[in-house]
Amino acid sequence: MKSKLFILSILVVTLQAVFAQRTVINPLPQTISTTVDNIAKPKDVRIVGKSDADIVAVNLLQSLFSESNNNKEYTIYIGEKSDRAVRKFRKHIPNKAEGYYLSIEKDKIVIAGHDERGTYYGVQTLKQIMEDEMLPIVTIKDYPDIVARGVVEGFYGTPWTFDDRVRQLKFYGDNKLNTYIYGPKDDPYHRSPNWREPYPADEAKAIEELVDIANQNHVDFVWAIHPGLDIKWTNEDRDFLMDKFEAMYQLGVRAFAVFFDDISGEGVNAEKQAQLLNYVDDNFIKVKGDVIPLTLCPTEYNKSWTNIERGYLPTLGSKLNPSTNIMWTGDRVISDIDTQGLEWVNKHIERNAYIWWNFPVSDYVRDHLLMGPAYGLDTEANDLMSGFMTNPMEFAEASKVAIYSVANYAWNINNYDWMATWENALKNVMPNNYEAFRTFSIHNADLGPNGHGYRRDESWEFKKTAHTYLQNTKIGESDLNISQKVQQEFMKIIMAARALQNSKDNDALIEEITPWLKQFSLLGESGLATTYLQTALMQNDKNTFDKLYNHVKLVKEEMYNISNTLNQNPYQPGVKTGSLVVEPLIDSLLVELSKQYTEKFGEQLPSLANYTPHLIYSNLVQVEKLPIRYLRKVVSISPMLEVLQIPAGGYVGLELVPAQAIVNTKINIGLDEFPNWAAVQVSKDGENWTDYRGELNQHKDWIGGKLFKEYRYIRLINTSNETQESYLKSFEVKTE
Ligand code: 14T
Repeated sequence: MKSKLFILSILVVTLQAVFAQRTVINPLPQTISTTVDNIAKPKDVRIVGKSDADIVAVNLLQSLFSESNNNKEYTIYIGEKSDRAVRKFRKHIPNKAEGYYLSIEKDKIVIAGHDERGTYYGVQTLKQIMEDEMLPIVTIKDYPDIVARGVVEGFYGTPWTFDDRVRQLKFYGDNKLNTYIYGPKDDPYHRSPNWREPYPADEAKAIEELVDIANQNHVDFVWAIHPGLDIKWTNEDRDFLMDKFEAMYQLGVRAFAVFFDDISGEGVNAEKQAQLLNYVDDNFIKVKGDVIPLTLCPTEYNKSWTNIERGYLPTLGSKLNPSTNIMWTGDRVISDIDTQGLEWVNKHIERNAYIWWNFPVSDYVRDHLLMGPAYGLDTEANDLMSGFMTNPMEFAEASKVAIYSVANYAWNINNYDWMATWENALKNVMPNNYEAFRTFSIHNADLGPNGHGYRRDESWEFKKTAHTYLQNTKIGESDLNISQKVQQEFMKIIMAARALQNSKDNDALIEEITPWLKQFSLLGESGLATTYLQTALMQNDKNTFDKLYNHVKLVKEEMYNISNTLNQNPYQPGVKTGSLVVEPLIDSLLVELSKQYTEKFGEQLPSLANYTPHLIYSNLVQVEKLPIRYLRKVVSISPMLEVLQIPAGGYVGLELVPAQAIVNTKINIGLDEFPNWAAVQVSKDGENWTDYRGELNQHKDWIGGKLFKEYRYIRLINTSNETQESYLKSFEVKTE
């Protein structure tokens, strides 16, 4: 018996970051050796090595223990590999940047870093382990797979607030992310018009403070500039950029990036871009001595936009200083990341790509929240990337679910389990309301139809049940077990929304997602009432059905009002939730039940599904998949952020189903004059077209007036023989 226990106690468990039930170490360490032994947390400890070890690490360590210097019972040794305090343990430290050795023993703890950041990460791991009641006897040797790991605040839309960023930087430190790239598209001092100007005093001060907070969390604050919209390749503009960097350096910034994404015209010139970056590198970055390597976001930042013959990427690959990082989003703008794609780009840029992952950014689907797991990341891709940054949502707290996951992926690629990490992330972000948050997140993961064609799974645990329930309803059958499951899910949704709205776990998060919580609750309510509709119909109870149907109608009206009052951004205004499975289930049920009602009782019911029969009408891949909206009789195409390339004969428009009279039309293609290469046309059959005349108003909108005849098609077409560039800011048709 005794020997068995002994064997058990030296049983070595590797790569299972589960000691007791509650301890989760994120990111998952590379190697863990543990026994089943535990010790009580020492009451007070002696800390050896304080004066040589990384100061941030020591401060964090001191916050975890109470210290008494003459205590000989329990000692903590801390330091970097050459420090005296940890010299004896030197051979255990992984020979990798930011690596560390952590060992918890009966009478001591050793935290020995490969470098300062390594020591700090050792303490962060200890801190997570300390969340448990007991301390396990354990040895950890750990290091990151990717050099630069973090977040690029690079989305369009309202930039994060100062408080958002403060909370983020702490979160990065906690999860061993070492990089925060500052590049919000809607900061005018990052991009045009003001990239040449210094920040106003108050904003400069805020950045200075953030840099300081980043340092306290061992995060490199990278300040990015986006000059490409109006840069001239002159010495003057080069010096403006140098001066701006110098001003940022004075605020404490020690890491820089230059972005050339989403531009056209003069700025797109690999030769000039490389020259500029090399100049900055040679005359600023390297001269300063305390600045980390420069990072470039190229114009052709994904495979689908490259043209190797044209030479853009190969030019950067061969000309750009080898120490400069080159960002890359993958095979497409929004893309999975795999070894094949990485090997392809690495070959052309002659270095490992620095990934800009466009998840969970939602600036092109602003009515959705992307709360699902971070999947589509190749677990064999280590050694192929120099950096991995996630581009988040404008909702900083809500983005933490994905950021937590990326922290785990980028640290320990081979062992990344996206589903398990998602669960851990939810617990980390909402510790006391995890179940409710899980219910909310599982039903708020997909993006809906969008121009990038990027979709995510949603409601995966409910999908099958939903499908069976709908089929049963269609054939007038009912399966008690299935019906109960559906009702339970709707009830779960209602309860989750209420629980979260009242939760005190994370006020900032709740504030961000409140519009979606309101909508989610109503979605659940409309669903639950719909299941009772089904019962009433089976029982031929017309009276109950009528009352319930009216109730659903009222709930739907409330949902419609939320979508027209909350989150009113100009791109995708409104609030969508459960849009892949739950909402379509409810809408299909309502269509089906009202059909059966009419068959049974001979009465017609008003339709409740907010569904539009109208279609996009275009021969351009960029436009084909764009969602359309239908609100207060206005059919519109969801606006695009990017430059639209319209080849000769290319068109963008709408198919109205059925054909109808048009009250008026507004088209904005972002040009000062209505170009002579374009015509707006209408047609009854899609073959014979008539010109639709209109005029530009003071907002540069093309406005067309009333058309009395009924038309099925309306389009803007490039009538020239050449490809033309424009934007698609609005395309709206008001119907009768
Ligand atoms: F720099 C890039 F790597 C990048 O992704 N740039 C933008 C980014 O700021 C934005 O948040 C993201 C998601 O919308 O995609 C890029 O922006 C685009 C991408 C397009 F395909 C803007 C217009 C596009 F057509």
